[in-house]
Amino acid sequence: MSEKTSAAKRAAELRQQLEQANHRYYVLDAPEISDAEYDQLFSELQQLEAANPELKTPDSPTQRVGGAPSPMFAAVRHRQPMLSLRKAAIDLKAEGPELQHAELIDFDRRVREVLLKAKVDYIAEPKLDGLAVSLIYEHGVLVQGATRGDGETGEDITQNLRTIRSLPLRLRGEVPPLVEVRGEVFLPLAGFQKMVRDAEARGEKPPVNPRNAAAGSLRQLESVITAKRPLAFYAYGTGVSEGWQQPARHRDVLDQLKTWGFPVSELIEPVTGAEGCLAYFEAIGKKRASLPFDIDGVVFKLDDLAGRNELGSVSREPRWAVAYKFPAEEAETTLLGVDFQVGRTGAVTPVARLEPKFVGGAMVSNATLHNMDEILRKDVRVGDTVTIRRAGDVIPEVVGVVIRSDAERSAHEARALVKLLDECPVCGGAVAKEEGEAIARCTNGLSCRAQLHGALIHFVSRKAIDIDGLGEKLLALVIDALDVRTPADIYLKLDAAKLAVLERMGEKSAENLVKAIDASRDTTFGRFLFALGIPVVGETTARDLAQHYGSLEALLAAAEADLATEHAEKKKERFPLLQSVPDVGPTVAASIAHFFAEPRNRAVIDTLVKLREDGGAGIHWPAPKAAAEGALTGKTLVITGTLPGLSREEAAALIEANGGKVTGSVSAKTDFLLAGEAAGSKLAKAEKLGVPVLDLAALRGLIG
Ligand code: D41
Repeated sequence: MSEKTSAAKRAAELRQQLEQANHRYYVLDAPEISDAEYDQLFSELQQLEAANPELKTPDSPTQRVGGAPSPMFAAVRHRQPMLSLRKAAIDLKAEGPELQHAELIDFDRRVREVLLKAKVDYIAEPKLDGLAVSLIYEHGVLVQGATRGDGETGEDITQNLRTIRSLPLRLRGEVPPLVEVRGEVFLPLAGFQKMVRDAEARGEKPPVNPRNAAAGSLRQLESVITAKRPLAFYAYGTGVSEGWQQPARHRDVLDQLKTWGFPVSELIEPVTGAEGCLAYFEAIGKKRASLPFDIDGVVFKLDDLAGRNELGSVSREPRWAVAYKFPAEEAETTLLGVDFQVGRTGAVTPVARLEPKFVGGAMVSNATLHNMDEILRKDVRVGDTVTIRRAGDVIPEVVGVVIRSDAERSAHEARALVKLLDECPVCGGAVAKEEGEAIARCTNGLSCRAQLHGALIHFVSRKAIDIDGLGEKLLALVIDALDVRTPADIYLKLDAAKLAVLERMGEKSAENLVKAIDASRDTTFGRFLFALGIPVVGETTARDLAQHYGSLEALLAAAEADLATEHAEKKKERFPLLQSVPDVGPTVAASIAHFFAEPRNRAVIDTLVKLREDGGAGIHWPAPKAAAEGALTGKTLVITGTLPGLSREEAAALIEANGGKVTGSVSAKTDFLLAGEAAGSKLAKAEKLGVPVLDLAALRGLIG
């Protein structure tokens, strides 16, 4: 045997032994070899691979220590959308178990009605508070791992996922040519607490909860950092596959996953009927505090996979599964102070500073008091004992003051009232409240440093004007040192020479930043509108506005004309032009009209779009394409569901190429609904309104 082939043989042997040891240690919790033996085999393999780079394979255990930093995560389109979980809520205020658990009982009733069954078997799974991921195995080897993202498209984090010890890099036993496995990546509590201690020791801000810590760890550009985080994984299902016959029941899928070498939670159990679900929920609620990881509820899934097809999904949520969350947790602690934060839109939010307390799976040292009216209503005073509440990923809040005795009452009353603000704590400007609004806002606009900083952070963000390398800290520096006062100043006042002298900026990074600023001038109308930070106008609304009006002039004209209708009797009659844009209602329309009516905003916009030779920032975007002529000219279509072999964007392009227009929601103005598989509420609405429904074949027929 040549030296090369024997090295290859030995490497394969070592990989097999190391993965066996990993599986026994991390999945079965029954190690067979000592850590020292493991380390020895591992370094032998590392040396072999270093000497013979061609022997490195994507499934080698040496991949688990991480590799070279990757510049960015590539987008991954899921071959089968990753659905969301429909939620059912417990109503603690309702009387008796039947009413408290009404939503869960309803879920079971709907399942039984569709399946025409008296009793249904479910699989109960603990709901881990982590991140859903998709893993693609080709001929048993992990070739791609991705985040869930928005369910349609995620990010390629293969390198980072390979560092998770309990996640198999190669499947065991008989493997199909292709299978996608889905599950949850999470951080056990011990690992989370270590991350908190380490961050505190370094004087950094510790992660707020295990979920955020896990998310941050998975999004590291350097997988060597991810490798140091004690992430764990549980598999709970499959996605696409080839050459694999799905079994009849979910419990069999879970068994298959175990056979392939995946960790599957030991807490998963089959249950029958709503009573079975509730009994499981009660039992796991009692175990929750002693589990080594955080769970935020239970997922109940129909066991019978054929039944799942019958039930289908509505708005990307399967009707055969439900997430049942534990109710919010409450705890008592001491109010140490009240701070006021000023956001990007000037909203002044009172925040309670608290004696740190562990509640609902996270350390809480700040909690929102929502607005100034809430401080008055709750009459919280510094020094009081307060009840705080935290539910899942919701921001913790102060529920109220705890007064249990006369002595506590007099102590509370002796404390000073919290001073409400009539001035902005940042700029000293007037704080005002719009009629009917609970939120007080600083009226100083971009002259307030907090609003300016927030507005700039939003303006440069990835989905807005997208300037890479201009982070929060650097923006604070350019405000203070380079006199940046509006988003337009980014283009007018920053150059490589000025940037290079800033703290932690070299010549090279200054040059790169100037390049990024330059590149951002070339944008789209939708991004530009989103970047302006019009209150309550998100990315989608901005895109819809851009599509509807096509030009800034047209939008400004509509906003201006609409102002005259502001005080109309009926909400529908206010801002009628803006309200004709899909999904824009009276509140959003009012916000848009008011934003453009403000002279300070208009001045910034003018400078942003003015040509560079005229002293402007020179932001520009392609003119709207003249609508194509075709069979769909003058027709408005809505797309829903999964179309066979065509993405939503491709379908929209096809419609537009034939003269049609695509909008987001079904209304009486919709001419056709293009419906694919698993179409949900839009289909129901179209049927109700009598809007004709087409499938892809019918659409193709229509346009020839
Ligand atoms: O433990 C979980 N967090 C969990 C999440 C679970 N045990 N099962 C899940 N099942 C699904 C369906 C039913 C859609 C396959 C999920 C999720 N989805 C999920 N996680 C994040 C979004 C959806």
